[in-house]
Amino acid sequence: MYKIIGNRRSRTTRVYWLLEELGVAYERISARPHAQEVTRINPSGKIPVLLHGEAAITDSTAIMTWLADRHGGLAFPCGSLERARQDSHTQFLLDEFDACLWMAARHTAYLPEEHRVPVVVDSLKWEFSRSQERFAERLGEGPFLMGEKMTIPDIIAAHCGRWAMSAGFPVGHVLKEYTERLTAREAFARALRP
Ligand SMILES: N[C@@H](CCC(=O)N[C@@H](CS)C(=O)NCC(=O)O)C(=O)O
Repeated sequence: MYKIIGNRRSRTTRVYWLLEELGVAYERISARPHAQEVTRINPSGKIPVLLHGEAAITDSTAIMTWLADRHGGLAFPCGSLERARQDSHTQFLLDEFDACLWMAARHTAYLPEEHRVPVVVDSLKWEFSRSQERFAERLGEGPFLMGEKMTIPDIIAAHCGRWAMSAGFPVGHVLKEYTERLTAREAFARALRP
């Protein structure tokens, strides 16, 4: 059985959500970043980490991609044009949504105080707003980024939408409606369960 190290107040939720959507059994090992059970496997101390037998995989997108390919859900087949478009959405979201939110978190809470530049947050909020115009174009008529099929970038986008709301970032009506719709799914509710 897969073991997922991390906690619900982190990108680990993305992996829980994907596994819940796939209906695949897993075990949760609750741990905060830099806890001993994390650093002995991932020296950077970052969560989530997936354990499968002796193998460990780090980084939520790599974990989700491997699981989706392995279990045949939430991803288009490798080598297809649809897969290239799906991966393009994923890269866009990591570059423009996740990176902005994470940079803001670093400069307000994570970095040692003497290295924080909190004034950068205003610029990140502006960038995040502007990126939502590109997001709306990518989403088009929806209901998912890839049309009728929910895929990995939908999990990343909706997770970032929630993160943005809780971090006080501007969230326009397209991202708001999308995030609320995606996070109303039963699989997401199961992912948030303790
Ligand atoms: N690219 C990684 C980022 C992982 C990451 O930064 N996780 C945060 C929690 S959401 C963390 O462990 N931060 C601790 C640190 O950066 O020192 C992923 O998607 O999993």
